[in-house]
This record gives sequence, C-alpha cells and structure tokens, in this order.
Amino acid sequence: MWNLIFLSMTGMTDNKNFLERRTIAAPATPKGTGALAVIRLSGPEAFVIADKVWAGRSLSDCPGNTVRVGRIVNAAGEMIDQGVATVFRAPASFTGEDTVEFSLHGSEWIVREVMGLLVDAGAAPAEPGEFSRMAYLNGKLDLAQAEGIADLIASRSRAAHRLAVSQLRGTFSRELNSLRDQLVELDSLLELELDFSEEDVEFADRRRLLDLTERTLKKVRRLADSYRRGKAFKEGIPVVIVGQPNAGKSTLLNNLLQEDRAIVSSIAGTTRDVIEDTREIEGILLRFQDTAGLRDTEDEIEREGIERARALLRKAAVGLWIIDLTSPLLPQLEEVEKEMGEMDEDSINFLLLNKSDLRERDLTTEERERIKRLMQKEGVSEPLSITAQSTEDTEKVKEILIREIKKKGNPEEEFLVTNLRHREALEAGAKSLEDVKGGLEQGLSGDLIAQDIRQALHHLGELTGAITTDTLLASIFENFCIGK
Ligand SMILES: Nc1nc2c(ncn2[C@@H]2O[C@H](COP(=O)(O)OP(=O)(O)OP(=O)(O)O)[C@@H](O)[C@H]2O)c(=O)[nH]1
Ligand SMILES: [Mg+2]
Repeated sequence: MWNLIFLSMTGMTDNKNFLERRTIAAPATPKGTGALAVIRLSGPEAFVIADKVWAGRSLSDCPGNTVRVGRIVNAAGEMIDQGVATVFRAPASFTGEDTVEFSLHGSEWIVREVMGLLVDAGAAPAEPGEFSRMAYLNGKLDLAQAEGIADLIASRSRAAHRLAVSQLRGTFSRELNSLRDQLVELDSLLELELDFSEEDVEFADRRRLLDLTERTLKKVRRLADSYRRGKAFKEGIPVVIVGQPNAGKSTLLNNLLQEDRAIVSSIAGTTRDVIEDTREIEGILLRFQDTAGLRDTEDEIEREGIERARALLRKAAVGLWIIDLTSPLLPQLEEVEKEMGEMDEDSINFLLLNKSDLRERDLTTEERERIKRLMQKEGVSEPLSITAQSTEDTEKVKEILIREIKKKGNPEEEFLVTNLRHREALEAGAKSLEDVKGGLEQGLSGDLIAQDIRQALHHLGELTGAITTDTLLASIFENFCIGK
C-alpha cells in the first residue's frame, strides 16, 4: 500500500517537472481563411505577454471571464488586426492557468504574424495537446476526460458525440474509481494482516474480497469487450454488401448513399475494388462497403477483389447478403451459409432477396427450408424482398439495419469504450483480477493476493491517470491537435 502511494506520488512530481510551467501559445482554429481565428495563450506569463502585443486597456488588470476589444500591434506600433481578447484567471480556466484567447480575423497571415509576436514576447509555441496536458496536470480533468475532449472534437455522429460527452463528464472514470476505491480498502486490510503475520489473523474477509473481485472483473470485462462496438460507433459501423455478381449490390449501395457512387452494369463482375462511404442514419454512422461479386473466376484482378470482399466480411459488424431472385437460389444460399461461418459471431446479417420486381414464382419448399436453416444462426434476421432500385425499399433496409444495430448496443443507453489504450489497460486489469480470484479460490496467502491486487489497481489507475508515467502522458497528448 505505502509502496503504491509512494510510487504514484513520485509519478506526480515527475509530471509537474515535465510541465515546466511555461507559457504557451497556439492557434485553436483550423488553418485557412475564415471569418474568425482564435489564438490561445496560457501559462503564468500569459497576461504579461498578452499586454506586450495588445493596444487597449491592460489585460493584466482585467478581471477573469471578461472580454476586451482592442488591437494587436507589432514592435513598430503598426496595427496587425483589431480583435477581442477573452481573459480567464487561474484557476478558473480550461488549463487552470492564466489564459487569454484572442479572437481575430481569420486570415492565415494574421495568425502567423500574431503567433510570431507572441513568441517574440516570450511565449513558447504549444505542442500538440499541451493545453489539455496542462489542464490534466492542474487537476482540471482526468486522463479519460481529456481523451473525451479529443473524441468530442473528432465526433462525426450523434452516437460518437454522446460517447465522448459521457467520457468527458467522467461517467467512465467515476465507475472505475469507485471499484478501485473498494479494492484499495481491501488491499489495505490485507497489508495490515502482514504486520500481524505471527498472530494468524484475517482482517480482510475473504468472501467479501472474492465477491468484490468478481464484481469488478465482470464490469472490467464488460467495458473491455465493449471496445469493438464502441470503436464501430465512433468510426462508423462496417456494413458489407455481398452476394454473387450482378445481384444488385452496387445498385443498393448507390441507393443507400443517395449518390451515384459505384458503377452499375448488367455485366457480371463490374465491381472489383471495395467502394466505401459513410452516412449518418438516425445518429449512427454507418460505413457501407460494396464488394466484388463472389464467384470462381480465372480473372486475376477479379479474384483479388473477391479476396478483399472476404477479408472485409471477417471484420464486418453487419453483412447485407444480396440474393438475386432471377438466378437459382440454392447455390447462392449455400454460398451465404459457407461465408457466414467465417464471420464474427457477434455480427448481424440480413438476407435481401433482390429483383423482386422481376420475380414470377414463389419460393420452393427447399428454398424456404434453406433460408430457415440460415435463420437459425444467431443474428440472422428474416429475409426481406426488395427491389434495390426502389427508394422505398432502401428506406426499409435502413430502418431494419438501425433497429438491429441498436438492439446489439445503444450508446445512448450504455457506456462503450472507444479508445484502444483503455481497452488494453482494462484487459491487463482483468488479467490481474483473474489472478486475484484464482489466488483467493486456492486460499493463497495474503501477501501474494495483495501483489495481484496492486497490479490490478495499477492498470485501472492508468485509465484515469491516478497512476501515470511521462511516456504514457506523452503518447496520449501527442495525438491531440495543436491548440487543444
Ligand atoms: N429489375 C431489376 N434490376 C436490378 C435490380 N437491382 C439491380 N438490377 C440490375 O442488375 C444489374 C446488376 O446490378 P449491379 O448493381 O451492378 O450488380 P452488382 O451486384 O454490383 O454486380 P457486380 O458488381 O458485377 O458484382 C444492373 O443492370 C442493375 O440495373 C432490381 O432490383 N431490379
Ligand atoms: Mg457492383
């Protein structure tokens, strides 16, 4: 226990040195021309530096959360731009340090010039993520929350946005910290036993410890396992369109995207490369992928296309299987059954019986039996007869797609992990918790169990930043953009 506290305390001291308490500046808006551009300046010298380039009422005397209108001037006293400065006083700012945000006209030249003036006045150009790192080191955010901000900026759909917001609000950190606190308590009881080792006492109730370990393990596993779905919600859920050549895959893709994206022709084997695009539907980002029709072929390029289609299928969350009703069904269904076996067991699959407008007969008993057999697999829904060219039918496809995806996990209702670093720490934490559990079941001595608990605490601590190293911090923040 004391070891652990000592470790994390020295960790924190190192981090403070790492920060060096410098004053940094960076543009916070994207490069290019716009109505406005924002430059952020933060650190102990922020007001002194700001006043050197500012012609107007002194910013050093300005109360926090105040806006001032003025001019930016160069050393020769020439006006560079007219703008607004927003003043935040430590600790009531994003970084926890004194901060000035200049809103200027959105010219690349002005931004470059003003940045140059600020640097001449003593500011250092910020590194990627340095403002967030400052905020973290000043205790304004924990690590998972800082990462939530990066996700918020990158969010491209309502679902991704919601996951980022709940991370930013600390939902994830709170859940983990409460488990961590309980483990810490039990660990300290185990440590106490070691001090009384001669007397053979047990302060830590083994049953309570096992119970807590199991509960924590379950939660940690659930979070780790949610990564695949979380990542899919964040980056777009991969929906692969597959079927035999000429089945109407590209027709469906174009209709789903409402854009003439893929070449459609009556020649079998038209599509070879994977054609991909995303659309947000009901707040969920879907990544539609049109692929080469599956068949045996001598054509080398087509064969490569088919290989790529199969590779995508293995990673897909959703398979849209296009069955061509105008050609024999049994071989197509056989192919579906074979390929589906290679997919992730969590995948969702839809049978779309296409070209229903050209179809004259009903399904035969054998065909129906075959379909039923496919549907016995988990995640295969009732076949839908469609005409891929019809907008009405495509809307129906979207509707069932979203409905089934939401059944599998809805970011509006549960927290999903979206960050690979989190998953790795959770997996490592789960492994240590398995060891704790095994140790308790085998009746191992308190000191051995305590060691595994400390390992588990270490990994869970890495998630929120209760335990950090400089390397970990650097690797997290370098992925942020400059100015964040
Ligand atoms: N009547 C009718 N024709 C369709 C339907 N869907 C597709 N087609 C036609 O079928 C032909 C093949 O369509 P594509 O969308 O190119 O088929 P594909 O599956 O992408 O074919 P490949 O790229 O060769 O694998 C085209 O002539 C389409 O116009 C449909 O529902 N009804
Ligand atoms: Mg095609």
